[in-house]
Amino acid sequence: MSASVPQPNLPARTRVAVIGGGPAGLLLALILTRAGIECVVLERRSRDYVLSRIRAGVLEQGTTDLLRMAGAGARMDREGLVHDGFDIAWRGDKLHIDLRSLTGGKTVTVYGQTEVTHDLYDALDEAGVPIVHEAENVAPQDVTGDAPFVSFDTAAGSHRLDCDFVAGCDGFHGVCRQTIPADKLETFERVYPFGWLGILVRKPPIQEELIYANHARGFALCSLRSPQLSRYYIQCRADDDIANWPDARFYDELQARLPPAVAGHLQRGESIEKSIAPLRSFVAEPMHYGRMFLAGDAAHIVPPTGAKGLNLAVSDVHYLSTALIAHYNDHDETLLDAYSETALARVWKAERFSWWFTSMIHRFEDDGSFGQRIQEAEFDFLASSTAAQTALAENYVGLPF
Ligand code: RFL
Ligand code: PHB
Repeated sequence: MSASVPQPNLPARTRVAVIGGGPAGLLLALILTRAGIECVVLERRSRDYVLSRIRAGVLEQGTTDLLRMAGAGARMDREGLVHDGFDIAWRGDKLHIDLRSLTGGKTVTVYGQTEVTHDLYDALDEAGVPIVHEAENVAPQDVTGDAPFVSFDTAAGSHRLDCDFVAGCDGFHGVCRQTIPADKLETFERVYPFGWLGILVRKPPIQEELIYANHARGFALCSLRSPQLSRYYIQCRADDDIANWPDARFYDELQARLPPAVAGHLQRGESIEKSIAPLRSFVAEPMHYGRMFLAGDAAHIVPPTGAKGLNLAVSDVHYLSTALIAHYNDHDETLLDAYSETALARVWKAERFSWWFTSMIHRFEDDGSFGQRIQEAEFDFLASSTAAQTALAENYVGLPF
């Protein structure tokens, strides 16, 4: 732990020990704190590290509503970009998906996960919630008994945090899910045979709205973080290396995959971030074990195509915080008992949508000519059917929770 990172005064006991300081853990801690329920957040990384991660960019209305309700939405309301629709590019053409008209007025907001995390940290600091950074060897203990606790180390020594509940918000590679015995957990997984190579560049975006492109050379996505900051992705080999992708090659490839009318507007600049993300669908059931509840990527992963990962973490937090508040305020266990089932019902719908959108917009080398024709039929149907566009729009803006 660096000396420059002040650590909070740690209580020996709290009500909810939140493991993981990503969006799920931070938002859960904020909502519970606002409801008078004490929490401590334990995060493995430094705050600077967490705030340097570039991840999701599109927020559903349910997500923006919850951030506002938690008192962390003011900057998002000032700086977030409301998008009424997006484009799908196919055979050199664009199909516009008009989210607002297809969903009776719903939209999405482009506001980076990095900014959401920043705002949550600010709100938690103001509320005086202890967040321990660079917590090592974090381990939930005795979660099936009446007196769970979390053990962990910091530079100051070893600690024990007693609690009523553990919230496992520690992401896909976290410790919480892994402490659940194998015979108590069922997992479902699909790994896709490609990755996304993404760059962030300080240049105005190619167009105002997002464009998802299916091209014979592979998928491409033009997204943004602000009117001056663009986020671009291209489908790449799953085992590719960013060393193979100097900026010029990336831009050439991106341009080749976009309709000519759009490609001409690309403004190239030096990338300020470049990374490859694997694509995976994953669900762990159930989302609890004794007094430990999983939320967000700790329990499920979606490929980024539908922009659902962060939004799903937020809907889990909605269900879990509501259930914990009912437990403490009304001594009502019904929602906690039903948490896993309630959250999973929405998770699986987002899994289905993310899988479907991934399947229709990428090139699958192994699918052969049959797979190719099915994709073509899918696009023709989407272009000609308002019902198909409505189904896409309804899922993209986010199913209710
Ligand atoms: P996070 O954000 O992974 O946060 C988990 C936190 O837990 C910490 N942690 C631990 N803390 C204590 N002890 C341990 N043993 C710990 N192990 C881990 C981690 O340091 C971290 O701070 O999960 P959360 O909160 O559930 O939020 C989920 C979202 O972050 C995630 O769904 C999305 O970012 C997914 N995702 C994307 N989603 C999109 O919708 N669009 C995207 O473009 C997009 N790009 C991405 C992504 C996820 C990525 N990951 C996880 C590798 C790009 C990447 C690279
Ligand atoms: C992003 O801006 O990073 C982004 C946008 C839409 C997606 C995935 C990622 O579907």
